[in-house]
Amino acid sequence: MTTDPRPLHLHVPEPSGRPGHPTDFSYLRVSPAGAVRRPPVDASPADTADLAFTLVRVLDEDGRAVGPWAPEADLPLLQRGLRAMLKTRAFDARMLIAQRQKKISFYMQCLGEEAIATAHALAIEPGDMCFPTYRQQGLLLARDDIPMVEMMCQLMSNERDPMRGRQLPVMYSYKRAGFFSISGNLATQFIQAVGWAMASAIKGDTRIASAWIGDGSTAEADFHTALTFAHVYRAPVILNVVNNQWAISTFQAIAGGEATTFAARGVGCGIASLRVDGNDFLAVLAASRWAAERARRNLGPTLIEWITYRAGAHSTADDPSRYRPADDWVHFPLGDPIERLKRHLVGLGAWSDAEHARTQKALEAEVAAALKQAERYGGTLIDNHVPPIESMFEDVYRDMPAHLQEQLRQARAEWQSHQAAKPPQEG
Ligand SMILES: Cc1ncc(C[n+]2csc(CCOP(=O)(O)OP(=O)(O)O)c2C)c(N)n1
Ligand SMILES: [Mg+2]
Repeated sequence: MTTDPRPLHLHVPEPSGRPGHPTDFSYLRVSPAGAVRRPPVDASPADTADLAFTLVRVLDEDGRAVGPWAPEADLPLLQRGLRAMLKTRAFDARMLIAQRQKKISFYMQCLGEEAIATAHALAIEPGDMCFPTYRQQGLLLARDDIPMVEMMCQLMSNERDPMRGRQLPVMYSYKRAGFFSISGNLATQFIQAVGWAMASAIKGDTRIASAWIGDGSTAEADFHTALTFAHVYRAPVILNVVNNQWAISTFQAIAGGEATTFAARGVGCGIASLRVDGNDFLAVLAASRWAAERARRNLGPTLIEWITYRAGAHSTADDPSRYRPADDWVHFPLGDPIERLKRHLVGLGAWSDAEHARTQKALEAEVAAALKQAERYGGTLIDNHVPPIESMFEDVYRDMPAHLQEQLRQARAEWQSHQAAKPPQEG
C-alpha cells in the first residue's frame, strides 16, 4: 500500500499548435507513399488491424502513383476528378463571397478536403445512397447531375429553393442523386445509413450505403451504435470518418484521436478498417472502390478514416485564427489535393499549367453565371422575401392535424394584427 498517495488527475489533450506557435504535425502517423499493403477484398476484419495505424497513400512527393493501392484509372476519369475538385473549390469560394455580400445567410466550405467526396462519388454507383454531412458538397458537384443553380436557390432561400425553407441553406437533399437529406444532428447519418443498408439487404437489392461523419462527431453515441449494427448484420455500408483535425475549435484528440486512431474504432468493433490519405485523390478512389466492392459482394462494412485538414473556417460564423495558427494548412504534411493530382497528370503529359488555368477560369465563369441566374429568383436576404405563413405548416402531414390547424389559425390572426398595427410606409 502506498503511504503517500498522489492526487489523481485527468489527462486533457491539447493541440500541438496554437496561434503564434506552429503546429507539430508529427502526431499524424504518416506512412510513405506506396508503403502500405493492400489486402484482398475478402480479407477478414482482423486482417486489417495493422491498416488502422498506417496511412494508405498512392501519390509520392513527385506526383507518381506508387505501390499496391495505385488504382486502375484512365486519364479521362482523373481529368474529370481534377475538374470536380476545381469546381467544388470555385463553388465554395463564390458562395463564401455571396455570404459576405449578404446574399446568403450562412455557408460551409470544404476547402482542402475536396478529394474525399469527389473521388468517392466516382467510385460508387448511381443508386447507392450517401448520408452526407454539410461538408460533402463534392459528392453532388462531382457528378454534374444536380444543377448548381438549384443548390444556390436553396442557399438563397428564394422562390426556387427546392427545400422551400425547410432545411438550413447548406443542407441539401437529393434523392435522385443518392444524396440523403442532410441532418443537422451530427452522427445521425451513421445510424440512418446502416439502417438503409440493412433494408437494402433485407429487400435483396444491390444498392449500398455510404455514411459520413467528422472526427468530432464520432464522440456521439450514434456512431458506436451504428458500428455495432453494421458489424453484427454485415450491413452493406461504407463508414467514412473524415478526420480534418478540427471540430469547430476543438482539436481531434478531444474526440479520441490522440492515443489511437479513429480507424481503430472499426477494428475494435469487428469491422474491416483503413486509414487513408484523404488529400490523395488516387488513394481515395482506390480505398473507396475496395470498400464498395466488399459491401456489394456481401463481405460486410468497411470503416475508412480519411486524414485531411479543414483549411477554411468551420463555417461563416467561425474565426479559426482565434484557436490555431493562421498558416497551419500551408504546413500540413499531406498538402493540397488539387495540386497533388495536377502534378500527377502533368507528369503523365495529360495536363498543363495552361489547361489548369483555362479550366479554373471556365469553372469560375460557370459558377458566376449560375449565381446570376439564381439571383433572378429572388432571395430572403436580397429582397426581404417572406414566404407565406401557411408554408410553415405544409408538407409535414398529408392531412393537417387539428392542433396544427388551430396553430395556423392563431398564427394568421397574429400576423394580420401585426400588419394592421404597423405604421404606414413613407414614400
Ligand atoms: C448532436 C450535435 N451536437 C453538436 C452540434 C453542433 N456542431 C455543429 S458542427 C460541430 C463540429 C463537428 O465537427 P466534426 O464532426 O469534426 O466535423 P467537421 O465540422 O470538422 O467537418 C458541432 C459541435 C450538432 N450540430 N449536433
Ligand atoms: Mg472535423
